[in-house]
Amino acid sequence: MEIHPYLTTKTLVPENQESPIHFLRSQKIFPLPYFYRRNHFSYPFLLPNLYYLTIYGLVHHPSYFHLEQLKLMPSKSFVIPLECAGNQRDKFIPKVFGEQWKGGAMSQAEWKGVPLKDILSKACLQKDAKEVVFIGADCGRRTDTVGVFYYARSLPIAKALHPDTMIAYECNGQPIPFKHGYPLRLIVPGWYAMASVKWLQQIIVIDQPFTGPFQAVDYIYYPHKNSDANKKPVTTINVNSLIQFPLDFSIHDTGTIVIEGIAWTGNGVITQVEISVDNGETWKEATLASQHDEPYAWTQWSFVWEAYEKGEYIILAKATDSSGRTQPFAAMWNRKGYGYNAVQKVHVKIE
Ligand SMILES: Nc1nc2c(c(=O)[nH]1)N[C@H]1C(S)=C(S)[C@@H](COP(=O)(O)O)O[C@H]1N2
Ligand SMILES: [Mo]
Repeated sequence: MEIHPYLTTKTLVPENQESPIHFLRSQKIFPLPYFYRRNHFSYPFLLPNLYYLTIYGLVHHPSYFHLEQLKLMPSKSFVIPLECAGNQRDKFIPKVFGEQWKGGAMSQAEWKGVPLKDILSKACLQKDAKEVVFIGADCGRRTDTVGVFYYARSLPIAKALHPDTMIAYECNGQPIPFKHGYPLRLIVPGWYAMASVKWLQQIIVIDQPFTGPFQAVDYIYYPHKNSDANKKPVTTINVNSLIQFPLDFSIHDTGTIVIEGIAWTGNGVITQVEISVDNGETWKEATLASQHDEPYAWTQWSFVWEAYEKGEYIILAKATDSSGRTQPFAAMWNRKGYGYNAVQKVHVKIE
């Protein structure tokens, strides 16, 4: 009998489930049943044939696009990790409210779509355009305010015009599965996944900062518990790594253990992963799998450990990227628990 990994349920409505990321070692592209699911509302009600993406606001040519029209335009595709800003929130000390994600609020797939800049240039931006707002088809109430809100986020014009920011219509060579945004999803490489709006229905160009609650209340780093001082928006993915094997608090026989994992960043590429098997006293470099030509994909790494001596060990992994960022020993604490990226720590016993 073949045994498969499965998602870990956090909530059912809205659906929030973790990917079994530790059990998908050396899989660059996750089978979609194992892709994490993160929703703020229950799933939207859509009629695909009547589904148009509209673009209006500060553009000279407001217009609309059907999925079939977009498919005829020049496309791009990339292997891209999507990481929830709250991934590993469970590790913040002191603990914070919000979904207690472990390491599985992240998955990687191949996304194909039309560069957003091509759509924006067809619509022709007016010169006072400052931000582009993306509205999904899902809506509902929030606990902190009255009213019904759509899931909506904005990008500054520069990020909207980045050649790799795209309106995706395919995932792993198929139409995007409904739960992941069918028929159209914004994909913003390098940013935490809250930016990648699913069921994208409207694009509105505006001349001032967007203040929707998923922009101005959530997805903000608040460094202080009781004040909003020094807040700043969550954008680029931090340099980070995950130890997939061995599992935390696992027990092994003496012998050779291949420590394996992934490392990723939203700013450049991973240049180094260092491993310690003595809780940080000494470090050695892990071997990185070749990067090939995927600029955004995570980097798989491995480290051969000759574990001949019985005892308890603490394994650490620390990644560095080409922009010079290295994982810190303590993540920057913030009230909503975003962007956790401290050095990874796994406890093992050899006996
Ligand atoms: N329309 C819409 N888009 C959305 C969300 C949402 O609730 N509604 N959640 C965002 C967040 S916070 C994350 S982490 C990712 C999750 O994508 P997934 O469910 O495909 O894994 O989608 C983003 N896009
Ligand atoms: Mo998220």
